[in-house]
Amino acid sequence: MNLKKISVKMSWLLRHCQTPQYIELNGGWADVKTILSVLKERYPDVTLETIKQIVADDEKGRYSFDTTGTKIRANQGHSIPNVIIEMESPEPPEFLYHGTASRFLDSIMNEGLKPMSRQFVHISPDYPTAVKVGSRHGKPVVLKIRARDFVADGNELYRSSNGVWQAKAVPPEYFSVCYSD
Ligand code: HQG
Repeated sequence: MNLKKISVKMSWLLRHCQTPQYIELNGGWADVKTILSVLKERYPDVTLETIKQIVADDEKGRYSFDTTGTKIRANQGHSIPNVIIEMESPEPPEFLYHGTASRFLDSIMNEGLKPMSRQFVHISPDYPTAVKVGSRHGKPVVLKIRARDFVADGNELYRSSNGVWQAKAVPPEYFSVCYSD
């Protein structure tokens, strides 16, 4: 069984499916049984144990079960409108990082960082992670964000349970291109 493919499908179901009657908007939870039955349509061998293994082994902590273990959600990254995932707003470090691709740079320097198809701009805690995120789109470029100044100026910055920082938008005055930590 290809767990990676099943995880990609599960991530799409929990974050991006645009007719998600099975998602509770408050918290983004879905019944594990429902997700299991949808996954089985394409991957008949999937069991509850497969889902548990994907959740436990996910290197980015993408998923959580609720305390009863009967519900599952993606911790961040949603494009489904109106899903609200509670997030913390701890004091950020002085700098955070956003990885993007070089072809987006002109637009980003003009318009600032926008959430594009997601609910939030995703911001990485460190430079190496940002390089990885940017590489998904092409030649990576890393932007160093003055996170503490951003918050001090009254902007909201959140951190999801898997450590990804998120903002509704980041104007260009808060970041510059950087080439190392
Ligand atoms: C760019 C993965 C032009 C932005 C990762 C990014 C992450 C602009 C792309 C998570 C722009 C959106 C999210 C502007 C932003 N003009 N381009 N004004 N503002 N962009 O995939 O941050 O594997 O939606 O720089 O690890 O790449 O899915 O966001 O390049 O945490 O769990 O528009 O996805 O996690 O791309 O990645 P995405 P992202 P998962």
